[in-house]
Amino acid sequence: MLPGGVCNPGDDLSFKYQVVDDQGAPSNTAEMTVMIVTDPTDPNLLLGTSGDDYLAGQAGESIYAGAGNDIILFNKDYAHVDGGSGLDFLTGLQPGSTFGAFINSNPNSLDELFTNGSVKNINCIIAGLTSGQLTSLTDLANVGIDIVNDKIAFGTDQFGTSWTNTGNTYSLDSGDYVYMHLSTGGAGDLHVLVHVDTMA
Ligand SMILES: [Ca+2]
Repeated sequence: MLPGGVCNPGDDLSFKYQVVDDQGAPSNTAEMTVMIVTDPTDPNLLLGTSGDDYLAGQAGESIYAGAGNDIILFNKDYAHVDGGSGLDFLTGLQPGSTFGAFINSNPNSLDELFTNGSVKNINCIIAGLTSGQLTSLTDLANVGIDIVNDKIAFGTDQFGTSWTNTGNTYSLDSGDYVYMHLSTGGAGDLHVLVHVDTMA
């Protein structure tokens, strides 16, 4: 967060401090990082750590993943979803229902994935029969999705099947997303929208 900025739930705040002993001698400067957790308008918070997290919440909850490369399990009834900084993934959408309807409806906003909520700071949305089982960066690597130089790269899954770029791009209010598809990998078909600015 920049000096003078507004704190939001899930933000990390860093403090530098010194202690002074009873002789008045100051210690070296130390640093402490805390996460903002207070939001008086929303008591149902699920917060990530400053590392890489997997977050699966309940209907009505707000998810603030914070720093790190986080994986959030989709629930259309979340109140809010905010991936925070890092590269963040929304998994668990079913291609035959929500995701399919979403990408076929000329969407304007990722918010349309949610019944009443809002979403921001999500770099990659994954739909597929087994995508609810993608709960770690290792799981993502097994289906050919890797983080390389702070970008999201699509290679081959653990069975050697390659991701393909379908050529479709969706312009949403949060930017342009590229539609990627993994057709017949051992994990089953996966469909992805990835933010063009975070795609390797
Ligand atoms: Ca994050």
